[in-house]
Amino acid sequence: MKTSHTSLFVRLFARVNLFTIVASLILGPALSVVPVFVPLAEAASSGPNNGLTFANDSGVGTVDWSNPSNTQTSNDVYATTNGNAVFVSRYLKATGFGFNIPSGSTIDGIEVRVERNANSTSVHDAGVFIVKNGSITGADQSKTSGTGFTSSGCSGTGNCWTNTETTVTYGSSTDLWGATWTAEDINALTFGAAFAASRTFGTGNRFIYVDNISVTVYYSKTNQTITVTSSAPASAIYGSTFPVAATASSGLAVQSRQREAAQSPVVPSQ
Ligand SMILES: [Ca+2]
Repeated sequence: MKTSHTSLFVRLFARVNLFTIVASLILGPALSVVPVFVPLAEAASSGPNNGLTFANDSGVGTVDWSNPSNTQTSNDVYATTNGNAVFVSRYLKATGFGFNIPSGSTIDGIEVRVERNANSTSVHDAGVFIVKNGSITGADQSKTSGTGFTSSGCSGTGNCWTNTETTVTYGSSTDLWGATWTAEDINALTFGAAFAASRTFGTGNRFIYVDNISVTVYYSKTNQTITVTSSAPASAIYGSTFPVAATASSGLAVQSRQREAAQSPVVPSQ
């Protein structure tokens, strides 16, 4: 329907509603375009990422891992450790996970996934930690309780290891591993995870295998800025369309759409 006082209501919005920009184009004696920025927090995640640097760490255990860098990718090529009796492995320390979390983001949670198995049911986790600024820190996420696990060994169920390669997730989208984080902590080459396993009983040479260690980080972007790179025209025919473009400081693509004002124009407060 035509009207003598034409008005357009233009809404830009970042993907998955990161931000909403409302620009009212008010046609009258004085033409003006007034953008209104409404920042919203957006939950996001990055990963799973693989590490870049791998090493044995003597913070626990006595037996090194062979070929720790084999945990870089999930390809059925393994880092291994083994022994003829009860033993605890060193930490297999993986760092350099290549994250690029936007500065200023709030870190919400960290997941570490380990693909592992053993040729014995006498094996269980001996230490699963986060690595911050190069140091093994935070809360141990080892799964050493539940059905099948006893102090003298495992029955092959519950959290006991088996011969079948299994991907086990430690932490969650809301678990910070008992540490505090900035985006820069996560992005650093010194961020990572440390993993150790132990054999709890028996004799004869037994092997422990890890195929891959990967990390996913969950975060929220706040206080981002949207810059309009192509704005609405000073005037337009009611019902017409025109392109509007913007970019977000978080690096996300910004999409735009437009619609006609249903009734009265949106007038921002002064
Ligand atoms: Ca591998």
